[in-house]
Amino acid sequence: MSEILQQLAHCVEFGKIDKISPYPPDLKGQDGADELTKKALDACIKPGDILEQALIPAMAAVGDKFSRKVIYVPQMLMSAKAMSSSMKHLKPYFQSGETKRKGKFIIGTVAGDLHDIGKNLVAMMIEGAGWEIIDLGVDVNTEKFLKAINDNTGAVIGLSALLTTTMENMKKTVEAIRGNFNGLNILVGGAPVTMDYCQKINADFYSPDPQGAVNYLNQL
Ligand code: B1M
Repeated sequence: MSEILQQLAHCVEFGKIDKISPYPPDLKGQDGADELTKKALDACIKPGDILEQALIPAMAAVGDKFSRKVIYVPQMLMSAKAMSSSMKHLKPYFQSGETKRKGKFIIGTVAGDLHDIGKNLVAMMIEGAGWEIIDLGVDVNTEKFLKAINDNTGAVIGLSALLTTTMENMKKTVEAIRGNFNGLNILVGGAPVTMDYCQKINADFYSPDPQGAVNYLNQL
């Protein structure tokens, strides 16, 4: 792997966003994910290679460390921000169709629920694993999910809920999706959600954390 990609992977894994970012202290004053991605593109490294050889392995390492409780939410958010600062340079290539992604993933926090920190982490990790994200945001009603599914044939669906009261809306949305579309994969998650609940509402998979969500999508 080129030296630029190695440095970029390191920046994403350890949350170095750009040169002026003071975090992490041992990389202070050095190029971050932002500058290194521009350098990689200037060096004619393909956007797909930047994603697959630097961003995906870096985010996989982050997900693994988070699952093992070696790092926590703040470190993961810094890595997600570093990845975003890299992705903003790569997105035009993906959007033009010049570089392919693994598939589309529609994600939203269900109706009545405004929590989005976990949902955003899951979205960032899945984007880091090479998928296109259609993020519907928070307080997403069933109609909005159905429209997004209609507009994005074949996408995998992700529903997040953080409140015991809004879990009921997760159930309603899954029912409506099942009633309107065949063969879609639905992933659910969020603090009060369990594998039992996932099975009860007829979703396909429950993951307690972003890495489990990535693993599920990658084996589809
Ligand atoms: Co709220 N809140 N909150 N809150 N809030 C909780 C969830 C609560 C447990 C706090 C408590 O009472 N101890 C409680 C819920 C109780 C319950 O339902 N049994 C609660 C409550 C009651 C409320 C309000 C009702 C408070 C009020 O107004 N009276 C209100 C509801 C607003 C609404 O949604 N309609 C409310 C509001 C808020 C804030 C707006 C202030 C803020 C949210 C800010 C935001 O998200 N932008 C907030 C916060 C921050 C929290 C706590 C403190 C932290 C949640 C969080 O971000 N955790 C939370 C208490 C707690 O968890 N300690 C609490 C970190 C995040 C990384 O974890 O979201 O679980 P989490 O995501 C994880 C996994 O669950 C998983 O991956 C993530 C990373 O590991 N995951 C998925 C999540 N989604 C996934 C989807 C997947 C797969 C995995 O596939 C699709």
